[in-house]
Amino acid sequence: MSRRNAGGDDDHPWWKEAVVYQVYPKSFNDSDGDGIGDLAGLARRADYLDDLGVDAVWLCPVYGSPMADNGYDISDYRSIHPAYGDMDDWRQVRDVLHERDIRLVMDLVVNHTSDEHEWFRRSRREEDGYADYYHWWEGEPDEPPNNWESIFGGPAWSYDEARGEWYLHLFDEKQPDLNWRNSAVREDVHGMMQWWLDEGVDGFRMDVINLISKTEGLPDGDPEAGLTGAEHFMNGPRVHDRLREMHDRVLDDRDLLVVGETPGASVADAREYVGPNGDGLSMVFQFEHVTVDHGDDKWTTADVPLAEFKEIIAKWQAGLADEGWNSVYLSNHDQPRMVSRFGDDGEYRRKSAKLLGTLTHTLQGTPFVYQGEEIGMTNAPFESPDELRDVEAKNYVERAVEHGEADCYEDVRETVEATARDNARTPMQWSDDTHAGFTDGEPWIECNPNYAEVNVERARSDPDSVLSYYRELIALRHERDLLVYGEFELLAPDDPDVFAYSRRLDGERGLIVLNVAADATSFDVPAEVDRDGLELVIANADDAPATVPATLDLDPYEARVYLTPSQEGGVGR
Ligand code: TEU
Repeated sequence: MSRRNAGGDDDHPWWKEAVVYQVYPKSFNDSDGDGIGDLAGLARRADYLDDLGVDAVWLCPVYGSPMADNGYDISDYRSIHPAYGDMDDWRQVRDVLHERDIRLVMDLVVNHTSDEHEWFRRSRREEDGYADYYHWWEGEPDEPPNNWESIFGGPAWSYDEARGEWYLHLFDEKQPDLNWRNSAVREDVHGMMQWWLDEGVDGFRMDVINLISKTEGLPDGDPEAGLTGAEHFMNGPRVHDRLREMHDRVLDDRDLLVVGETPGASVADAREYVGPNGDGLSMVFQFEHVTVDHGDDKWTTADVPLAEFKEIIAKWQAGLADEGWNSVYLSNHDQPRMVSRFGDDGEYRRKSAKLLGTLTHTLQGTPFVYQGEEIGMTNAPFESPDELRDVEAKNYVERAVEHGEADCYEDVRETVEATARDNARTPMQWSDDTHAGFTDGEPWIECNPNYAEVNVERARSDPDSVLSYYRELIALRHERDLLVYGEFELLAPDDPDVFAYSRRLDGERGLIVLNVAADATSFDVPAEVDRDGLELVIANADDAPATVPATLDLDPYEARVYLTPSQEGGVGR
């Protein structure tokens, strides 16, 4: 299998040309029957990833953790949670991936630790050197220092009886925020990163890295401006200093993929993180396109407004075209399944899953494929709140009932089933065996009941499956610089059903047309597009014409990619 991630130069680093596959280890593959995915299970699937053609794996946290937030609450950065295995199992994963030319990117969660981390235990006891490792505040037990809200709901402050002070947690109360003003904290984090680099990791995905700097004095936030306090902790005052220092001390002169997760970042913010004069990040995960259907918050969702969605994508494509680089994703472990959200998980499941994959693989930027996306996995039913596992969803249901917004779970069930992160965390569907071939034991979260139909084994032998199509998309992406680097231009922005755009690189041109609707439609190719020489290279319908007609008749969820021949050789297909 040919990949392009060997070597690279300053303008063409491997990570621009890569397709990254995200693994949520708890739900990927269980090798020992305890119902929890593990590293040995992941290693056994290395051939699957190789066959798919991906260039890198981003592995969600596998470190020591009490699992209040499935490993995003770390109690030991330099060990592996026993349910996942140990360091030898991790090295085995590293090696089987590297043998296949697949890089390994680790999750770096350093905005907060677990309250069971040794640093927090010491800080709580005000031990020498540790007293200021977190954000502590003296005050009456009934008077939190300010009105900031936690991203998981409720106040961002909890009172710690042991120390007799308040501490800040932007997420769960078991996830206290580290105090990045303290240089000892920064040194500890740098040392830990260095330790993982010495173990041979190929990059980091930095969890909520734009939240690490808080406004001095911790002032109240504007309660009318969305998440209360966000203006004091998102893209905060010293965040760029902190990242530059990290870059200079740890990351400089290494060939790494460094992607910062940055909720609430604008294009202008992103340029500061990733631009040529930025902080040294390769790219960021921005959230604008995955909050486009949110109302006041993620629990008040509406249909995805296509025009606005296109505008957001186009804005980010243009905004980072010359300075910086985009990441491209529609799903991850925090988002509902993309086919249920942006496509149609009923009649057009396969077709719309292919359309969405076409989108992510034909934009400028690095595509991230989330486990299960490549077989068109869907949102799951959660018949009772007892089936939910995620702290965020459980908090939401509890609060909705407590605050009288709902009488019982049934009242919020539809919202939960459309939105909860648990949707993305049901076990990977490998086969139609018991528990989808994920485990011989009892899975920690129920499988999606559709696994008999939606599974890898079945998709593998079917040339028309979503999986086969993803393989083709990834191969095409590797073949054509045009798709990686080409300039993006949005076409027909007002078309209510069709998402169409062109790509252009040197003498090569591309036209991508996606009918994001459950009805057939026709699309008049805009006059500015030169149809001459464009040839069909991939489509999710058998009867798509090989060249571009003046008007395209499109089936529901039909996706077509037309490119001029490669100047280096023939086009794919
Ligand atoms: O997510 C950060 C983040 O902002 C998301 O929590 C998002 O807003 C939320 O999930 C929407 O429902 C990262 C991790 O990806 C997530 O899994 C962790 O829970 C969180 O940080 C805390 O570490």
